[in-house]
Amino acid sequence: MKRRLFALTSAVTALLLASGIASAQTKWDLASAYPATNFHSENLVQFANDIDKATGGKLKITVHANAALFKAPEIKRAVQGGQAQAGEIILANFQNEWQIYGADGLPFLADSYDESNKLYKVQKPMLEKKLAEQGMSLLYAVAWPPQGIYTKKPLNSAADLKGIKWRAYSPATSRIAELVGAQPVTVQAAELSQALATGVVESTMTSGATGVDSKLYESLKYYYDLQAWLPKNVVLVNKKAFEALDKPTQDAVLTAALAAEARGLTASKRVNTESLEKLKANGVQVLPPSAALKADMKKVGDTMLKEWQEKAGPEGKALIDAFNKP
Ligand code: PCA
Repeated sequence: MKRRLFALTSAVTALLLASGIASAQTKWDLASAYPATNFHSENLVQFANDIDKATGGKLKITVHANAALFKAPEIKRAVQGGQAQAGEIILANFQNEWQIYGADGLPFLADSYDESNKLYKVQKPMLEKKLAEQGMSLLYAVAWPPQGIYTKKPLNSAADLKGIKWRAYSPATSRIAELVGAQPVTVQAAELSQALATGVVESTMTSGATGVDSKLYESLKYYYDLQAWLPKNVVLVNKKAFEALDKPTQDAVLTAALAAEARGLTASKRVNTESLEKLKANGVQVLPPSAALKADMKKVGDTMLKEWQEKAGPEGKALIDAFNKP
């Protein structure tokens, strides 16, 4: 009797394991690089909560903000290798690996929310294909607010940037520094406040959002609202981890991703307006660029687009042609 009961228990256990019921809850880590209070990070937490609710707790995603799990440049490889099942990256960081990743980091190619959406539409199928080859899927994308220049002193033209220590976050923002004669120093957002406080950098080109997140207003009192480009963060998932989910859970992830993309765009626009107000409230002069500064930076943008096209080849040409189609 005892032996038969044992046999029966083993059979039931085997069945449960085979059907996946015995391991009903899946836990994922999602690595991100920006502070918990940043709008992208808040959106990620909402995304994870939506999935938790929709799956009745079957898929639990822990968001590790502020580069707590992996540093910004390491997140892509961590998701690819499955060290984190999911992660958020800024595409422009990976331009050296593949030029198409850097298209939305080029000055003045797509310089408004509408243009940024248009660029994303033509970039998306290319990104999906490349990421699939690398064992990942793209869940959603959200643009940062438009990028402008923070400095300690007033800027009349790009010549005033000569020799100053310029914080870059991507290959393109380093290239801008080179072209204007500044000294590029790559520092990711998680270390930006410290780099400023210790004098490692004294200017940067980023959004109002990061100006508030990293309290740039404490030492940088001028913000030139160039609205030069809107780099995108994308949320990636390891393909094997995604495929291991049952169909209803996969659907819940995709549905939550769609909602997160729409919510992220609305948040980005709201944060753009609010953060410029917060900068002003903290003593920053938020100014339109002078005609000379604008013209200088446009020239930088033209050079960079040319350089990008040379490196990006036929794929880059296809992207720009599709983007320029009315
Ligand atoms: N903030 C991020 C990237 C773009 C932005 O607006 C940063 O400065 O690192």
